[in-house]
Amino acid sequence: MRKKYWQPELETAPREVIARLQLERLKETVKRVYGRVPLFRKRMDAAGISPEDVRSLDDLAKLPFTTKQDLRDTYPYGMFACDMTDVVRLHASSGTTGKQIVVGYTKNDLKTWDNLIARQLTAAQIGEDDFIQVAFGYGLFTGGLGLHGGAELVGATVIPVSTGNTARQLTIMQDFGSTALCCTPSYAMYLGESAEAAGISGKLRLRAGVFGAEPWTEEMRRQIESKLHLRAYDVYGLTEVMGPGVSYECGEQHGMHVSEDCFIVEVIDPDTGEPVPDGTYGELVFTSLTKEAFPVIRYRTRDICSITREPCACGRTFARMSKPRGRTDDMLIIRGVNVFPSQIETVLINLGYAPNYQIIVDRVNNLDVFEVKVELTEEIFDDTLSVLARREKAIADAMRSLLGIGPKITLVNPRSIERSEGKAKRVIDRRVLHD
Ligand code: DLL
Repeated sequence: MRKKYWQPELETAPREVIARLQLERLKETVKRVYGRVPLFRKRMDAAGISPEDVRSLDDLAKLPFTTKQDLRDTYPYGMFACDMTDVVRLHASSGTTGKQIVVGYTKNDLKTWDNLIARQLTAAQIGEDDFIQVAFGYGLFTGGLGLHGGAELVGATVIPVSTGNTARQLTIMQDFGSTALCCTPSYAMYLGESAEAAGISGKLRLRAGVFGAEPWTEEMRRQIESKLHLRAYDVYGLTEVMGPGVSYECGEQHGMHVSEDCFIVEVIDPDTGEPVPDGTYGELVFTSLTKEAFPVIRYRTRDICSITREPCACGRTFARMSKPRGRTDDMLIIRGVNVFPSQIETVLINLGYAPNYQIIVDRVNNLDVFEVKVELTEEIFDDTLSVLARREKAIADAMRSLLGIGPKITLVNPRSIERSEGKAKRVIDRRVLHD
């Protein structure tokens, strides 16, 4: 019965079949939004487009984009496309990059969401025999309740611990026999380190993990897998588009399959708004196809990704997106150079450090100052001062050769950088204080 939410008629459908379904659903969605969302109707009218002008998937490109600013401007319910009496749940984004946004779900929307999470868990070989410890935050954040619904749907035993209280998480993991773990990758790392420190890492029954909600590298995947003795799967999503489960990894782990029966994915050049060819990095854009309460048309995610529509060895024909490299708004511009935290992380891991670091950017006498604090591991903690200085120089040199600018590297004691139970805070940009 594990295969119940493996939906080959959709997941492995020929591309023409997917395209037909998308067009039919796109027409419905555009009609709905035009009729119900004033901001969208105004934009379409201004562009001289009516819902009847959407006759092929290529016509999508004629539709206006939606941005996070639009959602803020219409806060809280201006983008809702159904009666409030049909809305049965609200979620909200954390608001770390500005005023929060609110999204809603009808009963059907929740059903679809549960189904997509169930599909994703099934692709990760997680099913009714599993004990799933959901250590994503429950509440307005979509992680906890999102994973929860799909986990119940597949018939697993759900342990809704939510986030935090690491000692208790580990006790529960051990005593309740958790076989699957869902949380942010940075929290998975922290749980792994803590399990090792407590000497219980080998005693856990975990076999699969579903991690997402923030960027993480392949190197980090390997570290989590070795600390927690499980297979780690990536899951992607965002509040505005639904929450977790917009795309998911299969056993091949070569990109995340976008659930194209429910979303159209595009990649555009963030500066011009023009589509870029498959395989090229650009900004990810989603259009929802089934959502009733909070449909989105060409929503600009700010996530930097590439997609491929090549078939996957797993048999799925849904397009795959790369791991997001970062966001257009977490890209740092330091002395005119574009720097993504993921680049820093890759250098550190390649040199044998754990991905525990913090980037601090400041401005002194009108000049950007760039520092990276890097945690020592227990093994290299005892090095002499001269060895440590050599290590700092080696890291700075590796970063300079990749980025063109070299940060000041400061090695700090093991486990001294604050750990996160949710999304990690890797960057402290003090320049905003001077602007
Ligand atoms: O983070 C939804 C989610 C919950 C996804 C649990 C996966 C698991 P937001 O808080 O709105 O929603 O943040 C969305 O997080 O635009 C990406 O920048 C980032 N993000 C989400 N998943 C991944 C991932 C949830 N797998 C923002 N890899 C998105 C990299 C991710 N970044």
